[in-house]
Amino acid sequence: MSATNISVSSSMKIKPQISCPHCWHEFPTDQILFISESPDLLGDPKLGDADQLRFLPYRFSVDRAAYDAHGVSCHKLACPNCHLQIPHPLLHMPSFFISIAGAPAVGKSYFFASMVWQLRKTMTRDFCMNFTDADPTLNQRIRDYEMRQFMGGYDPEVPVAIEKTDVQGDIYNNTLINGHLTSLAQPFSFTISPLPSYPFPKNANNVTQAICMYDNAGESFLPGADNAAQPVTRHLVTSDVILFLFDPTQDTRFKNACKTIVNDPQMNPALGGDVRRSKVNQSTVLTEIITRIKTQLYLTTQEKIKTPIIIVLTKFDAWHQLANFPHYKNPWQRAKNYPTSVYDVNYVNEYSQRLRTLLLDLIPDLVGTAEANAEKVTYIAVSATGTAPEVGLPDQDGKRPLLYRPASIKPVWVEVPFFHAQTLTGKYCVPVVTKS
Ligand SMILES: Nc1nc2c(ncn2[C@@H]2O[C@H](COP(=O)(O)OP(=O)(O)OP(=O)(O)O)[C@@H](O)[C@H]2O)c(=O)[nH]1
Ligand SMILES: [Mg+2]
Ligand SMILES: [Zn+2]
Repeated sequence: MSATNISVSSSMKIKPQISCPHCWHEFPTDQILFISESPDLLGDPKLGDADQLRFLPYRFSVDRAAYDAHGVSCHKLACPNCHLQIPHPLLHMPSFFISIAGAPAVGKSYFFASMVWQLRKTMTRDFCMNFTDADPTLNQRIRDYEMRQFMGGYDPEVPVAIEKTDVQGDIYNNTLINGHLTSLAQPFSFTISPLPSYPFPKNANNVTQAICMYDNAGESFLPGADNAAQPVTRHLVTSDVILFLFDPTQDTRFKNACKTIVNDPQMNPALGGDVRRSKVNQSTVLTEIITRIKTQLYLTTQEKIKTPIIIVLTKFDAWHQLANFPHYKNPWQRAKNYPTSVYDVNYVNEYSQRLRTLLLDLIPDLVGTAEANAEKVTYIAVSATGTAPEVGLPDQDGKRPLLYRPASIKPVWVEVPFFHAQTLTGKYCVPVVTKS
């Protein structure tokens, strides 16, 4: 096994041009605004009375903070187009954008929380890297999800649930763009940087990255949901990779193919529980996503999207019997003579082929839609929880929620779509083996 080159060219200097993770406006970095901190400068023309004024500074302190009009030193940055806050690392680190997409209730939020939770551990333990929040305040929601899903508010035996992602509320920011009130999805930003134990110090700058991810409500991907006032899924057009989450437990063909009884209320209605389901065929949702991207990029029907699409098959714990993968071990292993692991692309591609064969049999329209429209398609099966939810007691509306005991959650392969996304785009942050 040999580690291939980690081929990212970067420098830790401030980038001349950056792309706003909220509105995707590209602008020269010297146009970036500062956010005032003086309490007397409350009120911004684009964001409203409750937000601090944004301003283009002309006076700086020696530590490069900007002084606002009342002489208070300010550190937070904002986009000149939408005035929303931009985390500092995006200014000097190469960025990597990931869209998490899929119909309602396919498991996007559980997957997102598990992926981030696992990446924080795996990057440190197996790759000598630190995966952390670019700005903990802006990532509050994902931190809450992780806390609930894995710590259960400090009692891992008390059953919990992550709520459905809303189509409005605090993960959207309202601002004026070209004079029109516009609702934008909140990006979640992280940084990846080498730890002192990282064995390739000369490469340290090259593997440092800022990661932005988006977790929308499934309804935002349904046909007709995207419009100029709520372009909440436009990140699909600018992202480096799209993770399209497909939930086999919502597909009748998959459910019928499972011969043995499954201990999951989503597969077995006899167990009770109020299971949320999408009202549309999930392949139609993929068609809608592809149509949105092609429309924005002015691509013809025949042209393929260059952005890689990873079809992430969720809730693997509920249907693994169909795939029959007895050796589904993590696709990375410790490199000889180094304290870091190496990610095995071939291993993941081999399982992708096996899943493709299964899907061709059960859901050929999904394979057809993806491969007819995207240049690179990979299939990865994951479980955000590793186990089925349990059915809780009826709430005041008589509904029986699906809950998890945090102590029982054991994610499977949730980091893999992230690592694989990087290999598909050439922006490696971990050593990769491509040939055995
Ligand atoms: N068996 C199993 N169930 C899961 C898993 N992940 C999520 N679920 C269940 O799937 C349901 C929906 O999960 P969410 O993460 O809220 O789905 P979502 O795609 O974010 O839904 P919206 O926010 O409505 O778009 C929940 O009731 C979870 O109990 C998993 O890995 N295995
Ligand atoms: Mg959600
Ligand atoms: Zn912006």
